[in-house]
Amino acid sequence: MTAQVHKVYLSLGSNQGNRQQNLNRAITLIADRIGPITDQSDLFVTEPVGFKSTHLFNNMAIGLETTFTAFEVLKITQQIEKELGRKRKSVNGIYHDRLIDIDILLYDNETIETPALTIPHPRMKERRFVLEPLTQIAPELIIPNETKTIAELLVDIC
Ligand code: PH2
Ligand code: MG
Ligand code: MG
Repeated sequence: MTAQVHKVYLSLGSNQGNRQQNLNRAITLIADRIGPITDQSDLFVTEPVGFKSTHLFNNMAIGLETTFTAFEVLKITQQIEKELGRKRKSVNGIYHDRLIDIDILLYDNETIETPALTIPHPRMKERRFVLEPLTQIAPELIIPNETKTIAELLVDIC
């Protein structure tokens, strides 16, 4: 029996240190440990949203294929964040500068609501730094419990 292949979309962000190197390292480790990257957006330089910092972000979105479950993907991405030097996590919407943030946006057409993991990512629809890169690689995608495409959601917030 062959394992089932799942499609995952991730959002990557860094606003500390060598931002591009942090994203490149993350992408290499993700491809090595989670599965082959099928889509990769351009890099977007964005202002911090939701907290004050003088450090701009590099943001990207990637699509990949994996045989892991969503929870396994979460565990691996958290381990990669740690290895790349991430010290603290955001708690209760209080954000800090970070070397690397890897967020799971979508996992197939699944909806997951647990304290550890919510999919689709609960704030993706209101975040231009997520929707703009994602529109480059998956404009026609419709996320669970939505009627609009990613490209249409982006137009809504612009
Ligand atoms: N991530 C956040 C909060 N604010 N702002 C930008 N521009 N890019 C991010 O990736 C980002 C943010 C929480 O993870
Ligand atoms: Mg995040
Ligand atoms: Mg995160």
